[in-house]
Amino acid sequence: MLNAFDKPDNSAADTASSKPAADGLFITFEGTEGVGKSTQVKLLTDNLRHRGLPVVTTREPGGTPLGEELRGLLKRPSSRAAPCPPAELLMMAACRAQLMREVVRPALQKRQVVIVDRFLDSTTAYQGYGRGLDLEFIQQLHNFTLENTRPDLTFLLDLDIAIGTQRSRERGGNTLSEDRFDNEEDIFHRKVRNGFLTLARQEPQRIKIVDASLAPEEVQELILEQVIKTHKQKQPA
Ligand code: ATM
Repeated sequence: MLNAFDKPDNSAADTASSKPAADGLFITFEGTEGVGKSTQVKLLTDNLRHRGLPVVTTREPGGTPLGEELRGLLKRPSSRAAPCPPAELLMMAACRAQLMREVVRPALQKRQVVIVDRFLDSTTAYQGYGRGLDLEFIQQLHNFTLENTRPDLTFLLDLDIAIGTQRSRERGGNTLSEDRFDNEEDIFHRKVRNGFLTLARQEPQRIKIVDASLAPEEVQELILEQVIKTHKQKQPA
């Protein structure tokens, strides 16, 4: 049987006539600011749709009506409404619980490819390693919000913090960011990056480190190659 990954389908974005993957595939993207996550998420979505696969792309925090409301509260740099670290953790978990029920599980049950821009590792890296909240409790929270559904594959786009900050400042016109997280000190972002790298060392099967200093097309090539490999491994024999 021809695998959907082997040959691009030029009739493309129309997924109605395409063959779904034999099993759902769950892919997440992680990294600190300015690493090019959104670009890679978009490129992968387009590449997989081009191959005739049904793809659902979403983000965290967000991706549901409730999640998007919470995203606004979480990212807004307001001193009056800023959540304290434990509240921030629980709000991230609330977004995830909602996203799992409304988007991720239903799509995986339909054997679609689900791509999420940030997921559980962001919580461990930002609220755990960055804010210093209890890592064991965060694991328990993951068990609660995710039950048994975990990503098949996670791409950690890794880049020096100074370069990432510079990239995102250039994008934002060098003004003070509209994002509360972007306005954190460099030391916070360094802790987060080290947290991500620690997680990747703990789970090398799932979390693949990608050098985000490469050109976007090169990064995408590496990602696509790994996705194809994992997809093939998931096909029933
Ligand atoms: P972006 O979607 O623009 O990456 O912003 C989401 C922010 O939320 C991101 N900020 N930065 N830099 C990281 C933060 N975040 C957490 O702190 N914990 C989480 O669990 C998630 C999903 C995101």
